[in-house]
Amino acid sequence: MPKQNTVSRTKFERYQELIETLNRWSKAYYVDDEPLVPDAEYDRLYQELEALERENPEFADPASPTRRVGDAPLSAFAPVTHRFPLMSIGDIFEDSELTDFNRRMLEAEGVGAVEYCAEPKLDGLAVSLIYEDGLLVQAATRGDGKTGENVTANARTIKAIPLKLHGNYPKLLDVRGEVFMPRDGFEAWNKKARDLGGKVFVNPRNAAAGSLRQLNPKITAQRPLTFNAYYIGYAEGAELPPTQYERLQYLKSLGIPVNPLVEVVKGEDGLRNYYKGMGEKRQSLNYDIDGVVLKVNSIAVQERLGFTAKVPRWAVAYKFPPEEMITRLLQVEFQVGRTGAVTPVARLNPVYVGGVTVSNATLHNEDEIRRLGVKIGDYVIVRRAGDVIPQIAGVVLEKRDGHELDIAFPQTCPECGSAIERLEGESVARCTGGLICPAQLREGIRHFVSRDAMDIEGFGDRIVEELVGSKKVSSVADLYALTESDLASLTLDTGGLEKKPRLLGVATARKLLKNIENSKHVPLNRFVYALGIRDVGQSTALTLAHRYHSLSELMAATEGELMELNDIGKICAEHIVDFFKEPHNQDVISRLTARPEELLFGAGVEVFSIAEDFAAAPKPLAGKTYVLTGTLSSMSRSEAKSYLQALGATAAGSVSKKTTAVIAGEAAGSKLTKAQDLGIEILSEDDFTAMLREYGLLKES
Ligand code: D41
Repeated sequence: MPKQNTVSRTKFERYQELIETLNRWSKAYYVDDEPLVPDAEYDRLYQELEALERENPEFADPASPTRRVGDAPLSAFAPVTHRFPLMSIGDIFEDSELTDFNRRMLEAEGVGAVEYCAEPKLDGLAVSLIYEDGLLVQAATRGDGKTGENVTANARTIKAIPLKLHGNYPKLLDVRGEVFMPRDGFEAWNKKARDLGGKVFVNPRNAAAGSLRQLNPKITAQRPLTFNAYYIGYAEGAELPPTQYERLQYLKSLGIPVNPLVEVVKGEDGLRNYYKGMGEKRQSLNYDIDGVVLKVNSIAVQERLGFTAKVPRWAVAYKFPPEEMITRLLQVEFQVGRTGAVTPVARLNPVYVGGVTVSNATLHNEDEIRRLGVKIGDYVIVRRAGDVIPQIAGVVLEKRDGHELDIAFPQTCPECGSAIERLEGESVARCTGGLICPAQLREGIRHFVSRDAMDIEGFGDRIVEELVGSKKVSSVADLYALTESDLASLTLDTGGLEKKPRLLGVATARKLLKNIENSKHVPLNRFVYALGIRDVGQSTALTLAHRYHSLSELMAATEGELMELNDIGKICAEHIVDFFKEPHNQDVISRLTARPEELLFGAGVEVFSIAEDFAAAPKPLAGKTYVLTGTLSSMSRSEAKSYLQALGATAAGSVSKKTTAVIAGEAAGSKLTKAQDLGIEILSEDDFTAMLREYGLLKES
């Protein structure tokens, strides 16, 4: 530093103070997850620092946060030979391999249960960071483990990576960790790219890799990358703690972020529980993990175990079933839904992904096909995360051989031949066939009988298909006119090689008729939901049922009136009014609700009100909270919930001291145990139905 006069010395002191403060706030934010000041305050000091540096170009501390970006673009990354190689890690996939691993560790450690440091396996890019005298001097990718690429300028732009270490740092430190892109940042980046017509990334991992390997650090600086450390490669001039876990805590004290889900666990069960727990947490995290990394905690034991040619003996990566796999798109078929929506469905060469074998994935609509640029015969990335339906995340363009075929969106309905139309501003194309379209009828019936709608059990896809195909049912009202012989004579092919047609039979037919009979007493919300009005899902149906006392009142509602309700917009209101205006729908509804003596084939479905101010139904259970657990044999869970709500009670998801009673069905689990522990009243299904009868919600049986 040049000799300073008094004024500029105080300026220089201010300069250093600003750097120290900003870096301390940064550590609090990125490492301790405890922001000390609002972002605006950070920005204010940052701007002051920038101004000071502009006025005094001789102030040039490499640890200044303003110096994260600034380096000129490179023409190539220089190779870096790692002083100590970045090891790879052995993968395991099965519980038996976990047992084997623990047994091997036990043999080396000798006594008792082995202590492990268990870490989530972040799905990003491994890098090594070198600090000399506390300053970041080099960042390199892992490469082949021996030689990587020098990405220092890019790493400096990642705010979670400190430019200068805090606390009691060693003279020399090589820390290894993962650079990754959080999901929210990835989504935001892709949304922007889509809006601007730019390149979208298939997943956060590719996004992180692509971002870190930009020759222009100004580009990397714009990408939402972050970093977590997981290992100290070497350190000079410091006494390191004796366990992996404590070493990670030590890194935190230096201002290097470490994943907060790292834990010390004991023995095989500890490992297994950690793996299970992370598997359950996985979907709710803001970053992708593809497994857990399990390391013997004691560094002394690690040293005793040493390495094989490639990997440490003291650690394994226990991988989750993959959420993404590459497979071939064999064909695209077009399915017609209940509202006529035509959805392209990809038929895939079966792959094991997300824990199940997937042979179909939705392509959503024509725009999605165009966005992906996918063709028949392409190798595609299939993604199935959690319980969501499988998606196609991208196309592997390198695998194209020129024989791929364009996907042609049909002009006419594949089921009924009617024209397909796509309204302006809508992404969905629809079959205009309406009631003559067997697909729409079939899907409408499947929806009508489904659990959350009329809950008529036993009407699987096969039976519904047969009923529609044989023209025994041409509207949902026809279900109630079915006779025992109609049903008993349905043919169901065996699906086996012999292809002998099999009849449904009298016993099953009787069961189905009984299930139909049992569906005839239903709260308004479920009836309205069952009708399958476009845009009217369960929650909208509930809103409607709380507002309208009867079906006829709802049928007479105007658009304006409907739009006054919460979460019902103009389009939804229009769909509701249009639906009830349609003569065929009116006809089906009268047949459903008329008694047989009033109308030929009247089904006699009784729709009861759950409206808030329903005069005939006071709120005898107001203020009470019930929890449903297990399976009820006489009604679905959603039905039980509607009844409770109709009586003014709250149906809660978990048991607490505030719970009035638990309603326990078949195979009730932990909620029942908890209720017993807390001494909360427990109602059997019979107790519950007796209560509903008492309040007039169920008929006397
Ligand atoms: O989260 C990770 N991806 C992670 C990777 C982790 N938590 N720990 C790791 N530990 C190691 C050893 C045991 C070799 C120090 C790793 C990796 N290695 C690793 N990542 C890529 C190659 C190796």
